Amino acid sequence: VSTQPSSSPTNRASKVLLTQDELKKIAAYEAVKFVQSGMVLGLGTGSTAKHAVDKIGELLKQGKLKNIVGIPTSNVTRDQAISVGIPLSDLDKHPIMDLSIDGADEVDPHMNLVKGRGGSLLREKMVEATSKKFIVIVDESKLVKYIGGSGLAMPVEIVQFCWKFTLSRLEMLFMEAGCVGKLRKFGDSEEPFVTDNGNYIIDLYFKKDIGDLKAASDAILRLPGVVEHGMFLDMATTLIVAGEHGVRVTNK
Ligand code: ABF
Repeated sequence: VSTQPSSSPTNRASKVLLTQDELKKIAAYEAVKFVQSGMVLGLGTGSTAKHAVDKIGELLKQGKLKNIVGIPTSNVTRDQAISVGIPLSDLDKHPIMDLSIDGADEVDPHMNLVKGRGGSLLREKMVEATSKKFIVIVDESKLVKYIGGSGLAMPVEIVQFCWKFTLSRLEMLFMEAGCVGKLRKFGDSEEPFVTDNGNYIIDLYFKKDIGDLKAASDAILRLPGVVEHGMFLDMATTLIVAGEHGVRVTNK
């Protein structure tokens, strides 16, 4: 693992601290420096990845990038990419990405991730798993000591059929970690959130470290009814973290 500090994003002259969104933008722009003309790009989803998609569109318009093909990881990103002029394709036609850029909800010290609080974990995993390089862009609030360590949800995409059954099986798997599962709702409504793939999401909350992540991943994926989970283990090749003290780029 090699880590390079980069420039400081703090506006020291006026001592104004940057907002979380400004930090996200700094991380995203740093990642876009890795994009070259002719690349097939996995386009991430979420408020951090959005800045990268905007920037790629801007560079295309300025003629500074050419012949980019984008593979979006959600319908929202597809619509955004179209609106900024990025030519799109899909995994059937372009099964290997040169580079994917996406945000994350949690990043542990080994660059394992939790993703999917935005609801797009399945397409993100399909695209990012086939990327030669996968750059994760976050502000420093996403760094955790262990997966689940933020106390926030670890999402699991499941089929709608008998979702309560699948939810209880997931809770049973992680009983020792005090796991509680909740069906994700759509905004403030009582309606379930439905993914781009027509599935539900169960958000798992843990009271303790779940330990062996590979074993946890295998156990979840063995449950009938589960489509995919939000742990992205050993997938990120580069991590870009923007914080008040600068931007750090870490390569695995
Ligand atoms: C996507 O966007 C998701 O995997 C993740 O849930 C979310 C990250 O959140 P944001 O960039 O909006 O903070 O990368």
